[in-house]
Amino acid sequence: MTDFLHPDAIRTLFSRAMSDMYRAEVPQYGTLIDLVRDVNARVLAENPAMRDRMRAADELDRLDVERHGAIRVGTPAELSLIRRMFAVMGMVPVGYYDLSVAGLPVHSTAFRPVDPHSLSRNPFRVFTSLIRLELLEDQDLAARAAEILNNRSIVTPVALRLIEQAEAKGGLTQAEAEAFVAAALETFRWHSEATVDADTYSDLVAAHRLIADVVSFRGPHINHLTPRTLDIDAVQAEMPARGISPKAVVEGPPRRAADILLRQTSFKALQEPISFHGETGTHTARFGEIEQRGVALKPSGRAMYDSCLNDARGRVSVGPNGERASEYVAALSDAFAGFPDDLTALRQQGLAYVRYRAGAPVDGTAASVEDLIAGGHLIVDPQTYEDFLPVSAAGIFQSNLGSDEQSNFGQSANRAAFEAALGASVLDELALYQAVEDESFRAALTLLGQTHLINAA
Ligand code: OOG
Ligand code: NI
Repeated sequence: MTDFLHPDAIRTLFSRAMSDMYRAEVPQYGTLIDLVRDVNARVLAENPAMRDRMRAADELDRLDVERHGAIRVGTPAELSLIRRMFAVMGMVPVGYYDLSVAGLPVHSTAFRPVDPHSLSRNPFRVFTSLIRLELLEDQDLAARAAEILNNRSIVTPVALRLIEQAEAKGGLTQAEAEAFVAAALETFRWHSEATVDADTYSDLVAAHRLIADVVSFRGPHINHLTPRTLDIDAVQAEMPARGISPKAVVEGPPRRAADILLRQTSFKALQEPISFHGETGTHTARFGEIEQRGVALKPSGRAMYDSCLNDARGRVSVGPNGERASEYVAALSDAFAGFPDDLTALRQQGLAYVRYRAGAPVDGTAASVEDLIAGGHLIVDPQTYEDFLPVSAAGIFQSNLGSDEQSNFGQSANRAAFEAALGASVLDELALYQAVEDESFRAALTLLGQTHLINAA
């Protein structure tokens, strides 16, 4: 047997290295991590029941290491290289997000672990966007951009060799994994020297800021790393006291007793000095973000979520400087008033994905699943939503472009082109959650000796 390091362990090495690098490059990120840790500790101390539930559901240990990042790549070849790099760390593409509907010339996926054990060890994910030069009006500029991109290599030769080796042999040893992580980190590093001159940069900005952010640099710098908090409103409220000014409105669902999906807020990108072939300028790319994760929703729950959100957004639109923010928050909570707000109702109405585990042993044969749950024999935990939300993601992108730039690219989802670029299909996140629910149900009932109920639900 070869002594390969488990991909989960490689991912942990990598996410830690990435966090250390970002902390050194963006000091406000360190402040944010400290704030989130303080708030999470306080929430857990004040809610022993929540702490016990999270520990029993194997959710507690991951909290301190949990974060997501985001990158943007320029070409199909880059996207497929990145896929191969993340695969070494047990991260695979899940979901397709079309952001052209929100006026952004990108489409995206999330690279993440999918196995429940891997998720509970370290759920590190990277939201990865591919720019779409074909959507630009100025196709001459698009051709110039493509040429610039074709002349760069975003993965170092050492990283590439170790990716190929992991693919050929099925893994990396501890020493190889450490070398791989160090080399892979280089891909995501910030570069204060642009690869283009100032004129080209302004042409690219005129096409779209996102295009300039990708095309003008040597590689896909990590643009944010997001820790997970248990109380996003508390962190948002305490940010100013620590010198951080968040965007006006938290994206996603309103505050709830039973958290659903994902709530996110970010603070504005840094304006950083850049040398454009020796000429000094600035570029805005990197920012900070926090997130609070709730239960994953089934298709009917998601449809209900989308309709409540649309309702609130139709009633109040928040201005680029946060105008009407408090009206929006009120409209949002009003729009979600009819959305069931406890796990039992969410489960019984088939709105949310849960996970089952066996509790107290059963004497004899139970009459129903509900009886087992009521008697504390079958325990129900929410399945954490591990993915992203396109409307929220668009809000995060927009708030960090340094302007409220809204271009109209028309509705042009192109999942087939994305998957062709990726060199693989993206996994269906709903199928993953459903499989966890089904398998945990079967396993718990088997353990309790109640297999007669497996097909009753
Ligand atoms: C990605 C923005 C989306 C999220 O958490 O929804 C995102 C980007 O700005 O590249 O990170
Ligand atoms: Ni993000």
